Amino acid sequence: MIPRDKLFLCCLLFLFNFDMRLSNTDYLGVYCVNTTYDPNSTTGSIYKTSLNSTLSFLPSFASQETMHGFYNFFIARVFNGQFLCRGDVNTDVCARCVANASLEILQKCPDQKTATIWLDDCLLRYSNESMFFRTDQNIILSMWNTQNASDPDRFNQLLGDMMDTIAIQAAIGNSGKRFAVEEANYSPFQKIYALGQCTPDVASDDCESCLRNAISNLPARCNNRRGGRVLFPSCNIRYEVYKFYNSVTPEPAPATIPPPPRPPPPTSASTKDKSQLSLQVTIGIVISTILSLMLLVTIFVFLKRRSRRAYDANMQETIDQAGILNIDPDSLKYSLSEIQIATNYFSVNNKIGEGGFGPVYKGTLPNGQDIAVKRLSTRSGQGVEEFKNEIVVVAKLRHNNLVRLLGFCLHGVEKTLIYEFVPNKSLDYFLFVVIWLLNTRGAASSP
Ligand SMILES: *[C@@H]1O[C@H](CO)[C@@H](O)[C@H](O)[C@H]1NC(C)=O
Ligand SMILES: *[C@@H]1O[C@H](CO)[C@@H](O)[C@H](O)[C@H]1NC(C)=O
Ligand SMILES: *[C@@H]1O[C@H](CO)[C@@H](O)[C@H](O)[C@H]1NC(C)=O
Ligand SMILES: *[C@@H]1O[C@H](CO)[C@@H](O)[C@H](O)[C@H]1NC(C)=O
Ligand SMILES: *[C@@H]1O[C@H](CO)[C@@H](O)[C@H](O)[C@H]1NC(C)=O
Ligand SMILES: CC(=O)N[C@H]1CO[C@H](CO)[C@@H](O)[C@@H]1O
Repeated sequence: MIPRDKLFLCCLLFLFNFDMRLSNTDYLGVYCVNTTYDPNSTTGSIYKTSLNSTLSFLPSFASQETMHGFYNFFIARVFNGQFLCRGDVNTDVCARCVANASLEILQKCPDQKTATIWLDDCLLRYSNESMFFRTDQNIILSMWNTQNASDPDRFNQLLGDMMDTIAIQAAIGNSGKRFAVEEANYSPFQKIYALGQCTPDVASDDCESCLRNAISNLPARCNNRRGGRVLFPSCNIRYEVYKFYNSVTPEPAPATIPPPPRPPPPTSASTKDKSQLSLQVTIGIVISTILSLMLLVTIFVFLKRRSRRAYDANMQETIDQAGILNIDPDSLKYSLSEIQIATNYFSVNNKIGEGGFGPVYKGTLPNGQDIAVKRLSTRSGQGVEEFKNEIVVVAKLRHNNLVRLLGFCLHGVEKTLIYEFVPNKSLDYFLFVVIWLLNTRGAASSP
């Protein structure tokens, strides 16, 4: 089973590679500071392998609608990273861009602990320094069009107003994204198009100040220019005199459908039979088109299923590796503030039920992932170390009838378990896991 999944993984990578050569993703820039690690050391080689496998699975996250083109991830649960796709691109483009970014970043920043890469449609970065929930404006990448605007005063005035609106709108956010676009008439024949975006894990105020910082960096380098960009790791702005973003997010197309194989041309066709023959040819083409479409859809659905499975297999593998390394159970730990933010401070509105072991809350992580948070009642008198060990065992488990345990939070007497949220499962589902968890005490070594 594992070899088959691995084989599929290769195919998946091949597909992405293939697509990339067809599309021509624009590479903007990369920044790797001098944070090299030794790939020959034990920890270095582990890091390299984890980085490789984590990055190769990012496209499968990017292709999920629920991620909204953004994902916070851990590499070996020690280093953290994120990708952000431009707010207007669909999941297909996002996945392809992230795949490209992953390959490029490995080539351009080999053996670096900290790296950032910007492509036209996405940003990818990772670091050993923590990056979630905060803005990073320490690196700036700016670009500008070499052509000047004809009426600089009007242009700059208009652009300033548009950028102001964008900073406010993007900070407010919309459907899981901190992203906004604006367009305005610069002359009867020309428009200005502008865009601004922050990573959605930063607070609204931080987003706005990041964008304003980016805007304040525009005039120095982009004065009068007909197009310009300022890119920080946490936010970016861009404007052009042509439309460079999609106004409507199109439905992701199943795949770029190659033309169906044409039936062989008729060898002998008298002029008399010509019209009937061409009718037959048309019918032939229509039927073969429909057949190839059906085949493609089937393959697509199959691939999607397989890709989900391949992803699970890999996460399993990463965790197993971690197990071999005796990874600290602390690496599955979430901070109380993370959980509080996710559940709106255990708000009554987020409560989805109450059971014998305590209430369950629904929450959302900054990456958009929905979670169920089980707040264990303080009565369950289990030791902290015991608790942690069991968590590691349960986190390694993958079973169709179990909700995936993502981690836990320990803070004083407060013990919480964090599960993947499964919308259509009843509360018993989460309770079952807890009961199961408590029952495995003592016999936890072989799940
Ligand atoms: C980074 O490393 C290069 C050579 O490997 C060196 O020339 C450069 O000065 C270093 N930069 C910093 C900021 O340390
Ligand atoms: C990250 O790595 C750099 C370079 O190896 C090191 O100087 C820094 O202390 C590390 N940061 C953390 C939080 O481990
Ligand atoms: C790691 O080992 C390879 C081959 O053994 C060698 O070529 C490379 O220079 C080594 N790298 C470092 C950073 O020591
Ligand atoms: C990382 O993946 C690339 C292919 O994507 C492969 O060539 C390389 O050997 C891998 N490196 C490690 C350390 O696994
Ligand atoms: C555009 O304007 C800048 C000054 O604002 C000037 O330095 C530059 O030469 C101009 N470029 C062109 C192509 O006219
Ligand atoms: C690995 C890979 O295919 N990278 C591609 C990403 O997109 C740029 C286009 O800007 C190509 O040059 C790279 O080859």
